[in-house]
Amino acid sequence: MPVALVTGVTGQDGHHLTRLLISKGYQVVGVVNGQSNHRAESFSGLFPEVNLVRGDLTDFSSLIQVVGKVKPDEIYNLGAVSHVGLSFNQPELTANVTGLGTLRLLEAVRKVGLEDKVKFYQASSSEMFGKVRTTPQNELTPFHPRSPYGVAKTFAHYTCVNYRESYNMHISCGILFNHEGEFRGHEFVTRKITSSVAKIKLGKINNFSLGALSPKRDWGYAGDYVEAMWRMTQQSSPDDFVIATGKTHSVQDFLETALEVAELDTEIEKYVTFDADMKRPAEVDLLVGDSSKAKQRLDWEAKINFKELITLMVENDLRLESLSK
Ligand code: NAP
Ligand code: F7E
Repeated sequence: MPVALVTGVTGQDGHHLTRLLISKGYQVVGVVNGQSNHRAESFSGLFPEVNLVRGDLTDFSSLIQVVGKVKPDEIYNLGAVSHVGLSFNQPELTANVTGLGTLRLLEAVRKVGLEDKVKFYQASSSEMFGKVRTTPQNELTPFHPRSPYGVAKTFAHYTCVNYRESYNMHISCGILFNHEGEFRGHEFVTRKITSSVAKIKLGKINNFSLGALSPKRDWGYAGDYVEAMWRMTQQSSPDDFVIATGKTHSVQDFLETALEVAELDTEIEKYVTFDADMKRPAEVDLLVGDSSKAKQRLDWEAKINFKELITLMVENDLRLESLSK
């Protein structure tokens, strides 16, 4: 039975990836941080067969212990401070976890002598493209990150490329564009919109606030995207791949579609106020990915489209909101 070690297992992608790996016959070991982690408790309720081990991407000794004990065949490095807005307020923490954390994990693999054996997946991000130089963005598009998060991910990405070239390690980076779903954190705009729309529909609230409505993102479904992660680690040689739908929509498009799916009036002024606190010191205005390399080499393409994604999320939040007070 192959063994997969997953950092960030309690996050959105950790949930989807765990489900996928279990269905493929893996033993999954998840790294959880913190002294008492409530997300770890609810994760264990969903996936009792997964071993959870304590570790922190900021603590090298914990990573050596975990990698040395588990001796995984594959590592999926999903752990990160992943919220772009928060990264402006906590830039040092973001650099430490999201950037240096990747270097520490790779060094832990080398320290325990598994560098020739382990297949490593790194969660790189379209935020590395930031102020985009060309559209659509592909594996050759230059990076121009616009946030401490984007900068930290770019450091982690190049560290992975460097370790692959220096030590011949099997490291693949998935440059994933925004992906969402039923496990998405409420701090991200899509989930904030679908859960607020569900509350409005059920008469729990009358309105909610958002920041900029004009930024455009290439939004896909997380369940599709974890399949691409796994396909990367199965390749005979490692490489980097853009994973995206190839379609872009504004935050306003997302909001209007969510209101439409919930059969509410799509006049957004009725429900949404502007929150200046949501404005970021530097914004990423437009992202749209070209994943033709992934289509060709991994036989991967997104299955769930924009409207289907929003329908899935609104229906999920309507169900959850109708169960809670
Ligand atoms: P997420 O829901 O925010 O999950 C992040 C995970 O990282 C959580 O399990 C969190 O654990 C863990 N973590 C935070 N600090 C840690 C530390 N010091 N040590 C170990 N683990 C730590 O993120 P996601 O949406 O699943 O994304 C997965 C990965 O893909 C992240 O690296 C993200 O940056 C990247 N990515 C995401 C997207 C996207 O659209 N979702 C796109 C491109 C790349 P606790 O919450 O328990 O602390
Ligand atoms: O913002 C705007 C905001 O926080 C999307 C992470 O998974 O994807 C994600 O990063 C857009 C931005 O995601 C609100 O200014 C407006 O333009 O949902 P988000 P993100 O910043 O794109 C990338 C690929 C990752 O790698 C990251 O880890 O929406 N926006 N009003 C808002 N954003 C939030 N969060 N909340 C608002 O109220």
